[in-house]
Amino acid sequence: MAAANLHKDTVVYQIYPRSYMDTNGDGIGDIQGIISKLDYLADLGINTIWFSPLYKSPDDDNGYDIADYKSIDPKFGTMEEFDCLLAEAKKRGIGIVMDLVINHTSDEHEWFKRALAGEEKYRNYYIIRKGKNGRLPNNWGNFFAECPWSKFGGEDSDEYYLHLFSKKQPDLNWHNPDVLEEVKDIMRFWLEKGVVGFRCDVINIIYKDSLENGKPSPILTGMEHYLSTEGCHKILRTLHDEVLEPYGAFTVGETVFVDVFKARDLIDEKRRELDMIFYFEHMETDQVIVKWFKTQLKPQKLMKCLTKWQHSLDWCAVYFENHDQPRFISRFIDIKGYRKEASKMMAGLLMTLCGTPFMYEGQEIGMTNCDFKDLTEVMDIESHNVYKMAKSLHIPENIRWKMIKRTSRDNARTPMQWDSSENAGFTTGTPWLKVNGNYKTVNVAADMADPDGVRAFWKQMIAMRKNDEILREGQFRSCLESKSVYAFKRVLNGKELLSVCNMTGKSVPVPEKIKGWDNMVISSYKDCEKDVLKPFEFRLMKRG
Ligand code: TEU
Ligand code: CA
Repeated sequence: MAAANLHKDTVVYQIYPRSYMDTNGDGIGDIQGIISKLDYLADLGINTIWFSPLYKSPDDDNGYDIADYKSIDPKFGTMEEFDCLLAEAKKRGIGIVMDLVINHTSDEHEWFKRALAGEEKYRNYYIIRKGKNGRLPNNWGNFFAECPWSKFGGEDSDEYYLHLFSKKQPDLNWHNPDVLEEVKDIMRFWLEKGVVGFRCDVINIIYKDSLENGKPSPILTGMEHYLSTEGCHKILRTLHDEVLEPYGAFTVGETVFVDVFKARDLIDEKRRELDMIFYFEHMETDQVIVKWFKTQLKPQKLMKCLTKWQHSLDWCAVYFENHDQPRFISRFIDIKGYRKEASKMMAGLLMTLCGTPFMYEGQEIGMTNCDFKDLTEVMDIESHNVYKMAKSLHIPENIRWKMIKRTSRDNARTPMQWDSSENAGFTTGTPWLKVNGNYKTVNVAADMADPDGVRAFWKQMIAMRKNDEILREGQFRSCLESKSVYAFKRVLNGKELLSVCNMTGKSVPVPEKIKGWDNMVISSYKDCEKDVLKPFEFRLMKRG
C-alpha cells in the first residue's frame, strides 16, 4: 500500500514512449525526447508519469510483449538514460510509474526460448497442453480475435501453448511459484531505482483456475476460469505485502470485465491487494456487445455509469483516454466545431471526479481520432486481427473499414503534435505511425499561443485539483444526470462544490436543480452567461 496518500494526491500523465518525442530521427520516440519535455510536463502541473513499456521487445504488441523485464529497449535508449530520466523527473517533483506486464511474456523472452529448447524448469513457466483428439486443448476465446492456442515447437508438435493475446505473447503459468519469485525480483529491480509504483497490465486474469471448456460467449469464451480468481487475489496480496509495501509503492491495476463487486474485492484496503483499478464500463457506454461495434455516445448513459462507479468505490482511478482507446472527445456526436470546448469540459470533469485522475498524452491539447485512409496506415495487431475476423464473417469491406477506423487503438497512438512543422515536430525522420492530418492546427505551439487554448485550461484545472482539498478528498454525491447536463457535488466537512458539465454541442438553460449554486469558481468559457450553459461548457460552482 502506498505511503500515506501518495496515490491519492497525484495527477498522473501517461506517456506512450514511441509516440512522444523522437530525438535521433529514427521515427520512434525515445528517452531523450521525454527528458526534453520534462519542463513542459512540470509546467502542466502533473506529478506522476506512467510509461507504457520501455523494455526490450520485438514489438508484436508495441512493447506489451516483453523479452527482457530488466532492460531498456535500444530503440528508446539505454539504462543510463533511463536513470537520468528518473533523476531529472525527481528534480521536478515527478514520480515514475512503470508498466508491469505479467500475464504473458514475449515468445522471444529467454524463458520461452529455454522452454522450447526442452528445459523442464522453463516449460513449467508457461501453459502447455496436448491437443484433445486432434483438437485444441479447449474452446477458449482470445482478446485479439485469434486462436488462443498455438503449436508449441513447430507444426508437427502435438502440444500447444496458451496465449490470451497474440501468438507472440505466451501466458505465464501462475501456478508455478518460480514465476512469482521471478516477478518479485523484477519489481524490486525497478523499485530499487526509485520508481513510485506500477500499472499492472490485465492483472485480474493472470491466474487460470482450470483449463476446462468455457461457456460459449460472444465476448470471450472461457473467462469464468480466469477472471479475478482466488489464486489471483492471493498473488496480489503477496506482492503487496512482500514487495510493494516495504517501498511505499502504489499500484493501479488494469482490470478487465470487472463489475463493482469484483472491483471492491481488489481494492478493499483490508485485503491489501491493489491501491486502485482501471475499470472499463464507462468506456463501453458507446458500444454494442463488443468494442468494435460502436454506436453514438449517449451522454446520459455515460453520466449514469460514472455515478454508479463513483458511488460504489471509495477510491478509484479515473480516466477517459489511454493507448487502447479511441480519443474520447471524438466519441461525442456533435463534436464538430467544438473540439476545444469538449476538451476543456473533459478537463473539468476528470479533475473534479473523486479518485486519482489519469490523463493521456495529447489530451491536454484536445487531440482527436486520426484520419486514417485505409488499413495500410494502421499498425495495431488488434485492428488487423479484427479486420481479418470481420472478413471471415463476410462483413462488407466498407463496413469493416469504418469499424476499424473508428475503434482502432492507433487513434490514440499517433505521434504527439508539438508544432506545425513537418511531422508535427515529433521527428525529423519517418514517423513509425502516421501523424494525424490535423496537426497544422492542433498542436502544442498553436494551442499555447491561442488565448482560447485548451492546455491552459487543463493546467488551471490540474492546479485546482491539486490545491483544493474538497476536490482531492471530498465525497462524491450525484445531483443531476439529464440528457445533456451532468452535475455532481464534492463534499468535505460541510463544504461543497458543484461540478457541472454540458455534454452536448447545444446551449441549454441552467437546470432548475442547480440554480441555488450562484457563485462561480471557474467556467471553461470566458464569456459565460449566468442562466445558460454554452456548448460543452464546464463550470465549478459554490453556494452563496
Ligand atoms: O490491455 C488489455 C485489454 O484488455 C484491452 O483493453 C486491449 O487493448 C484490447 O483492446 C482488448 O480487446 C492491455 C494493454 O493496455 C494493451 O495495450 C495490451 O495490448 C494488452 O493488455 C496485452 O498486454
Ligand atoms: Ca528515436
